[in-house]
Amino acid sequence: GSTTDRIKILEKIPPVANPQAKDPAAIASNINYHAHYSPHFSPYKFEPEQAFYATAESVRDQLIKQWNDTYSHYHKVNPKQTYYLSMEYLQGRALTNAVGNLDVQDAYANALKQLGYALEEITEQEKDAALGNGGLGRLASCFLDSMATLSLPAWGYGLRYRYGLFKQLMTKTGQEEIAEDWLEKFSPWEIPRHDVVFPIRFFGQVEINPNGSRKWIGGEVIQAAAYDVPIPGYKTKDTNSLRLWEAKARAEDFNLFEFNDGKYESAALLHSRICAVLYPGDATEDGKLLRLKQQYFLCSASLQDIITRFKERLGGRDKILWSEFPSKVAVQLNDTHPTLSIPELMRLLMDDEGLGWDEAWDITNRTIAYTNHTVLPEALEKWSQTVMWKLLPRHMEIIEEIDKRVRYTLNLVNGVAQLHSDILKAELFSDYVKFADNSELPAEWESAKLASKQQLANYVLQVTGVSIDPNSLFDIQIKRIHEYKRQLMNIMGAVYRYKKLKEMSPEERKKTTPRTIMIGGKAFATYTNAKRIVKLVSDVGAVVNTDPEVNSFLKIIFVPNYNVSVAEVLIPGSELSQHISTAGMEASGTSNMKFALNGCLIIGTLDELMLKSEKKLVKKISLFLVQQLTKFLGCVKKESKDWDRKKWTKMSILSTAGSGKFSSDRTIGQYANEIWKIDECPLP
Ligand code: CR6
Repeated sequence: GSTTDRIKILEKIPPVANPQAKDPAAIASNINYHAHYSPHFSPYKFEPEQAFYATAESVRDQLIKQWNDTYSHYHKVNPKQTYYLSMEYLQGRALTNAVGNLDVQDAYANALKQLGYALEEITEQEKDAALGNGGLGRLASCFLDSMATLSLPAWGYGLRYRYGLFKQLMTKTGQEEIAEDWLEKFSPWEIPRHDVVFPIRFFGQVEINPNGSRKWIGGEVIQAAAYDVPIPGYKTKDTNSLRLWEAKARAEDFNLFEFNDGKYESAALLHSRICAVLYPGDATEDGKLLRLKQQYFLCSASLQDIITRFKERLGGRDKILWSEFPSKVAVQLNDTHPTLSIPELMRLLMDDEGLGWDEAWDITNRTIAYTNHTVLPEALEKWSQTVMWKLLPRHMEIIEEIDKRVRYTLNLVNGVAQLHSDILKAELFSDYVKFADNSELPAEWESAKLASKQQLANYVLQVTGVSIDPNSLFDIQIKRIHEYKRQLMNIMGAVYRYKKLKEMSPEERKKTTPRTIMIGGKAFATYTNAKRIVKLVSDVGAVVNTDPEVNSFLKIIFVPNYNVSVAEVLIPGSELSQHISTAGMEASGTSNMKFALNGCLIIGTLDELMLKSEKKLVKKISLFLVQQLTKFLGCVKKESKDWDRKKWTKMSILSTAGSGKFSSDRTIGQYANEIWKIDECPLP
């Protein structure tokens, strides 16, 4: 309807604040209240975008109550709490997730209907929060969801990047990157915490006190200010926090005279750039000074905050028992990026709290755990000692001492995945086979899959202009573009398929299974080969899709701007997905599990080489793409033969049925028991 129509509808609904509204009429009133009295737009109107903000604010009302209650509850019970430190979070859109977790989906759909909207129309207005690159970032977000769902006292810490991962535009020359402005208007989900601010130092020097203790002084000091994002759990009232830090200059550092003089690039302004951008590399080496600053900024702010909370929860005792710290705090480091937390905790305990090395080291060891996410040595970040000594002189003293003392002790570190090659053994599924053969389930299953494929086809048409057939086999590869992930092999396979189809007679073609190959992913802006692969996929698609002889049997689509909400459309519509990284190169891979859960069959590398860690052999194989291609095509042929509807559906049902183990709830439950040793702390 027109703006005037919308306003007319609104006039019939009284704007009444009702933060805990549960029934549709009261929710509609609360949404209208926000449209009126939390104005972000003038003049007052109710176009989809405004309706989104008003709806989100109404949902936030519900979240804030639970979020406050959860905090007070944790404060009172004072359980051991986990802090997950990550440089990346791929949150995607929050509205659908929030209404689902609060179990108000139907009520909201109904309320919006009264306001003249469909819920889906409103949720689509939200921008993706893409504060991450790929699997590692999405894993962090899944973990936050699971920690809340399991009622675990556990918080995330990260950075509030002004610009998240770039938006990928496809042009004639291939990928173009443009800034994704997720904060362009504002995010309705963040709560600025003007009461939570910590100083962060860079550069300077180390001073030795008369008693021999050391103190880091001088240099530059900036402020870390907290923004909290409420994280609701599923079927629980517990609502945890993702605390994102933003860099701010201190007021006293603004030199107004210089500024009036036209020197706008003063040091104070440069500080505020620390959180300007997410480094858009996915497991790529990046040794930039600014990135090191970002990493230290996250570690220092988070640890100061954790220590402050530990002291607040002493329960009236004025003596701090530091030995209790590890029984109240577990810190999990998401890859090497936040590992400066180790020397930083040592520094805070020794220099600020006056502990000796041995006690501080014991506490640090019992508090901090680390997860490794890559097997690529070139992806490990490195900085020269010169840079490190300059930026973090006190930390370098501590790092050298750690190196000296623990060089010969073997520390245990966990990887992201256990090889589970035999997990799909038939006997595991014996319980489910009955259901897979049940007469009604397969038909319902197929129609659900077809509906998802239809939605995906609509989406592809909308973003690429190419129409694809929902009855063709949907074969998908979506992930960051990397040579080791071998999108190149996939597209070579597609070219081979195209050539074969061209050679066939029309009768022969009709006997083949029509297929739509979809490839999507972002290439790191300076990674030339990855960008060439993107261009190749879209160019091959342009030839194949316009070839009237074969294009009803084969379509090749490059899906632009792959992100969390695009994945939400692609994965449910998939029937076959590609996880064909060079053996020995992929630490784990995570989207494979999402595909399997959605009844998609996966084709993947048998990674026994990783077991034997025969690195030499791996190197050799990665050079012989052609040999691997032949094997790959062999696999692809076999899976075409399996394209007997009945058989496929059964495999699809078994695939979903066997996916339980790969729930992040299970993973987090295990982390909580085995590593963090924390208990659930549900709101009464
Ligand atoms: N790129 C790994 O490469 C793994 C995820 C999550 C990655 C990938 O195999 O599934 O982490 N590693 O553990 C890094 O980002 C360093 C990734 O996302």
